[in-house]
Amino acid sequence: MNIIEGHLRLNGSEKIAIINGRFNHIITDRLVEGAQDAFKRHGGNVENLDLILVPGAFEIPFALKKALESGKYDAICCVGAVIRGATPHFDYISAEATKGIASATMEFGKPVSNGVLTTDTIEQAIERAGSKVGNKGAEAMITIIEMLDLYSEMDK
Ligand code: INI
Repeated sequence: MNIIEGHLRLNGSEKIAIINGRFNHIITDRLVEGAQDAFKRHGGNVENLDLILVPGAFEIPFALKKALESGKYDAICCVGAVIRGATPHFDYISAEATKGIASATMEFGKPVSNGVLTTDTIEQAIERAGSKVGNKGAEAMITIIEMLDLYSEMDK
């Protein structure tokens, strides 16, 4: 049986964007740091890494679509933090962000990852932004690194 899978490797030429919803920036700044660190650790060249800032998670899909349309990026890592305790429209914002990220991914066929936290409390968000449950920004970056390698394996 032939197993086709991606490995965690970059060759330094990949052009990648992080799109960050700034709302709850105390959390999302940590997610960006995690994503940037994972990019560097896996062989990425920081000159090929762009950070695109949008006001909140709701705007991530719009910037994502535009970034994919530009053709400038090989893959895009989305991060943000929607915290239920802080908003009455939690369900609406988190659903729109998730749906929009998924549909842009399907439309453009490039690796995109969803590192948008959706938590009930700020404590749960802190736990996922570089403390006891890891860093979801780093995980989101690692996901696109694997998917980029998988796509190139699938093209062989
Ligand atoms: N945006 C977030 O990313 N997280 C939130 O928790 C949040 N809250 O609490 O409202 C939030 N709101 C802003 C939203 O993403 C849009 O920027 C805003 O509705 C304007 O379109």
